[in-house]
Amino acid sequence: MTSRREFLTYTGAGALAATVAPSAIAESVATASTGNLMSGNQLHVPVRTLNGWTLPYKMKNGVKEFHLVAEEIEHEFAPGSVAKCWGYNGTTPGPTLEAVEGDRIRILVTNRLKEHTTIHWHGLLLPSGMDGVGGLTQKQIGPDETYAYEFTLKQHGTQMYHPHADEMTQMAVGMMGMFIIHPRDGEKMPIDRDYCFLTHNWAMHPGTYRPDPSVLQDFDLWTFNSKVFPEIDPVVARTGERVRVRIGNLSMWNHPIHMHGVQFWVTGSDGGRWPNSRWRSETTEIVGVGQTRDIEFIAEPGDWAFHCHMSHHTMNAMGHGIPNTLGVDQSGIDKEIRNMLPGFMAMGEHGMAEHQDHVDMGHHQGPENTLAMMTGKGPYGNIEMGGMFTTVKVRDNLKPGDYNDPGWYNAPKGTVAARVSSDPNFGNPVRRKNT
Ligand SMILES: [Cu+2]
Repeated sequence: MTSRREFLTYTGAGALAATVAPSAIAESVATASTGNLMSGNQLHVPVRTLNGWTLPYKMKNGVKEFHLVAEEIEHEFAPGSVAKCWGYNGTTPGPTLEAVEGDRIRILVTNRLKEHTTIHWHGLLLPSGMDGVGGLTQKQIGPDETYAYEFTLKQHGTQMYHPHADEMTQMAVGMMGMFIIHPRDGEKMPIDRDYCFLTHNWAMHPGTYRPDPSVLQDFDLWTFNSKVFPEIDPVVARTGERVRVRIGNLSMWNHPIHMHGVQFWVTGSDGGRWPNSRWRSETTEIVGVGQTRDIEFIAEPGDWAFHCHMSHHTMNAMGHGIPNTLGVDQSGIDKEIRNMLPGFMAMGEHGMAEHQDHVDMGHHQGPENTLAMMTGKGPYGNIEMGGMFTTVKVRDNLKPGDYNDPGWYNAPKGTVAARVSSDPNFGNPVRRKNT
């Protein structure tokens, strides 16, 4: 019998489309599935927001009623960095809204900020007056006021929400959220685990407690769901499961999101889950500003890096205007600077990797409320990352629906890169002479 993984790999390429009806594909996959909730009445797997949550709703005469509250909150990016941010219902990002195509929904929005706001339902098809653009399609929601938005969901896909009032400030300090709409008739090819997160950037200048909305490019913190590595939840799955990760971008940069270990398919966006003919195999997908992208893959056992490929986006606070110390012998100036800055230790002559050890040893204590540039430890040592980095952790023996961090991967013997020599003159590699 064809294993589930082989079957999915095959169907994932769209190869069966001509010979097997989509419903037959769905049925076979659902039968073989291990972790999804397709049995019973549920046609979709509830989405899982990394480090976040889904907003409960109340049914009122056939309308799903959600209630969002815009407010100032205290937010922790990681232990050692807290800030006064703005968000919804106590968090940034705000809770994920989750509903099904065809639903009639009402969203109450209460403004507990000291300035007006609105919410724009980014990517949704709705009456113009429900679009949430302050001044253009509605009056601003003043402090203490509650407005109601009500419309019917005409689509499915990975959408977002954010203010369209003093947008530059309100988004820069954390007001954003995801809006997931599942297809009315379920997924033609079922998903076992469905994750989502928003990318964002923050000008949390060293030693400060409020993100600075005036910054255009040189941000200090880069986050998945307003957290930095290693505080970002891992994407957890069981070997062979079909995993979807929905990524939204309400930051000021494009993020090439890269995953190790698999070729994922790019399968959707705020335009919904695309037809199979439009799926692309990639290992890096740029999620542009204002865009969403869905990627899907069949889980392969191991611990796999999952991160933005802009190398500064996987760092925490760092200077962008400092002189280049690569190759510079700083032993003379080291002592002089120490007279002015006790505890200072020059570094960077041979690269920046030593930074994490220095911080761990207590040198280079940065300003208060400021995270070290690189951090995180794995089973083999320092990971030297920060910001937009997390892991995909896939295990053979995970229980369906178990989202707990399974710890580090126990790699089979003989499958880990290992030292064969400590002699720089080892072997006979071909090298070219620099001219
Ligand atoms: Cu990035």
